[in-house]
Amino acid sequence: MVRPVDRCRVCGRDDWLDVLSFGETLLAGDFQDPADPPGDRYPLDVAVCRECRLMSLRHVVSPEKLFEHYLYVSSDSGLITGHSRRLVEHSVAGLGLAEGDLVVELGSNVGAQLAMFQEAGLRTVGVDPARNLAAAANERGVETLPEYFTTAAAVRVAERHGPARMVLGRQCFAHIDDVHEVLDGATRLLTADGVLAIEVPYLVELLANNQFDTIFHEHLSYFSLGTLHRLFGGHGLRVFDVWTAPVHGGSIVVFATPEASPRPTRPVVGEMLADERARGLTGEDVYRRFAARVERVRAEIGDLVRGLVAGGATVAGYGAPAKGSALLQACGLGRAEVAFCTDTTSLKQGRLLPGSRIPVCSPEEGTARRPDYFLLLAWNYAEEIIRKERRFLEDGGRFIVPIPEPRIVSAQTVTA
Ligand code: DWN
Ligand code: ZN
Repeated sequence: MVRPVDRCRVCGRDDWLDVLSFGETLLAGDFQDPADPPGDRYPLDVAVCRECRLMSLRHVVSPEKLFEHYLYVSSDSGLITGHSRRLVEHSVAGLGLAEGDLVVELGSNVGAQLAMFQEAGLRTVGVDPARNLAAAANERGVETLPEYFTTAAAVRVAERHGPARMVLGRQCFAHIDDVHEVLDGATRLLTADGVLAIEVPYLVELLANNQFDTIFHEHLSYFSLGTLHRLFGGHGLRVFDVWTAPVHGGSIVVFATPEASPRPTRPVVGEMLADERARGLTGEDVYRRFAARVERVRAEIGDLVRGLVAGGATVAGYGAPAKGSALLQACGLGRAEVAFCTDTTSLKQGRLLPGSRIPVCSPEEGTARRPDYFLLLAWNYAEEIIRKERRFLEDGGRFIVPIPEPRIVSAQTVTA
């Protein structure tokens, strides 16, 4: 069910710089039914490989436990939808994918991204181990294999559908322990000029913006471009382009292609690698300073919320993201401080957040209960949410935006 990480999954070395320990915590995505017994706790410690600078959890919880019945449905927020569309547009206009070309997505969730590729005339196959989500994707006409993206699965897709012009993995590559198996599968599936596009939360953003709540058991790896560049290179895949994207707290989309592919390598790749070195990612101080800031910010968030509640205010959570569970646990906040959480995901409504057992309700129900403060657990959508909830602010409500530092947003101070 849980195993320690000794050897680095990227380079194989066993030489770690310990960065942070959250103790034994509950699985952030393990929303519970009221009748459920409390879930199990697992060690949540993160360290950096001194050889390749992968930041990694030091323990792996079995993927069967984490992903085979998954409650996260790709967000339909404007931010995510816009980003998904840009990826399709770029794949056709920028990467030359043509009508009838095959796009295979690992971690394809309910098929929202692949449905957009279908609208652009591309053939698609999804691969996702979450049976409940794969079933929903197949329902909507996005063929999806309910399994992990292994080499064997990739070979089967190639046998049935031919080679792929693109293999895409958005916000799932950081969840995968055997990254070499995935890359081996991708290289067998891709055409000679094919594109592997991998989107992950960006380690530089995580460190710079104190995003400690992104550290939970689903996220095994926290990648820099440098580590991905080395990892892909070991599989004969050349990184030829990289995007930054304002999703999930700040992500990168790394585009790679077989070494001999005619696709030219853009200068931004070398520039970002140099920037990472300049920020000290190959050193140790940047991680120590991050850890010190996290200890301070965790305490400040907890003290702020406890102080408001002690003063008679009611505080509720806005959004019930997995990272919200991680944040509440890390800040020692529970049902005594946070009365409920709202969330647009129907799968989450009526359930309880792991550990704190804070009830999740619909946004409508939550707004009707008129809390004095919403703790913005889905802070990565702050701009969109604050704009949407202007009425709550104008009626005197306030948001507590916890990351990168806790700040209170009112109708008078709103800048988003
Ligand atoms: O890597 C992962 C990312 C991509 O998604 C997964 N491990 C799990 C998941 O992480 P998360 O749950 O922190 O993702 P989100 O997208 O930040 O979750 C936002 C939550 O907030 C969703 O449950 C939807 C909800 N929400 C809401 O209630 N009202 C979101 C918006 C925009 C809103 O207006
Ligand atoms: Zn390593």
